[in-house]
Amino acid sequence: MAETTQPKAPDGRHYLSQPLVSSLYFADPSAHVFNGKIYIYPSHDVKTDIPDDDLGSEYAMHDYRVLEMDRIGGKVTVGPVALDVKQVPWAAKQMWAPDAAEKNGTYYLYFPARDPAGVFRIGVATSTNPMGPFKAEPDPIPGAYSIDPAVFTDDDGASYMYFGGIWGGQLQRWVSGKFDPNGSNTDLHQDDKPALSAKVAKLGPDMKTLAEKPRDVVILGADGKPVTGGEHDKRFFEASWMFKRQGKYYFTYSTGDTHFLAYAIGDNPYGPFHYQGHFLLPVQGWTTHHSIVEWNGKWWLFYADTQLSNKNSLRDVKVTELHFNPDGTIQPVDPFTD
Ligand code: FUB
Repeated sequence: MAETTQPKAPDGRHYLSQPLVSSLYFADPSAHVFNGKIYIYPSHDVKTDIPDDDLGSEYAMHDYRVLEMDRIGGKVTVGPVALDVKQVPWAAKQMWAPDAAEKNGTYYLYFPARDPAGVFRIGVATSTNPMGPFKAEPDPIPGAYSIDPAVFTDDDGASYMYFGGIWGGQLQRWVSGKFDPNGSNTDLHQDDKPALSAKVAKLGPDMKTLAEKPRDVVILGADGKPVTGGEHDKRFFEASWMFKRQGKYYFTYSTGDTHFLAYAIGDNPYGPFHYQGHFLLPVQGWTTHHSIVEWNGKWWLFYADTQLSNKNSLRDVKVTELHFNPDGTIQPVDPFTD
């Protein structure tokens, strides 16, 4: 495409990558390689009249579809509805960022949704086909809560679920271990104290239960102390992801209200993780949410922005190559070329 016809953002900048799908709106792309193909498990954004707020009420999604690609840069197949909120006995609304895993030929779709009382919980559904349809378990996963599940399977076959998100994701309301309906809608406002942490728990052999009480995913700053709640450009907000490269565990996440994707490195799936920096600068739109996968010897970052709609709740998914420095740090990606 000639330079003059490249789409421009409202501020005149050019996008680094183009949307993978433009027929429907998708976000929160959790990518996996199953049987040599790339499958993306995204949120399916829908038009709504609900105004934007700190709770993310405008993210009113009600179903999931899976995207399939034979190769990066190839045709993207958009699957049929793989799971609808009406098929989930415990869920009422807001099917937010999902993830998937495979074990012994069964595909597991992990997803958050609000229950009839308005509390975000995390459920699981299964299928023999990576594209679905998925059948949901009748109840949410006991002991899991909040949003944004991400499941990582280590080389020894053990799987771990990372989860949580503050503000609309309600993690700040679970500090006592029980849901506080009167808790803050945003941060805890304890800026000098350790920030709220994402949670991690090993999954049971059935992949449908937690094998242990969730632990904190602690992120340590350069001073060896936990990142504080006031460090909004560093602290965990939502969108956990985990990958392993050259024996190191990379915990990646969104900083939310400062709009970065950031990462921290540890020696095991539980951490602690040492904060490294940002690897994706702010995109067009309030949120971005990502996944990182290795495919054909290269590493790929899947993310989302609002190029097609310029509305926060109508997003499109994109992919770009991710490059590492010899010391294992990630070369930051600017989602714009100028
Ligand atoms: O898509 C709804 C929510 O927005 C996700 O669960 C968050 O990660 C953010 O992307």
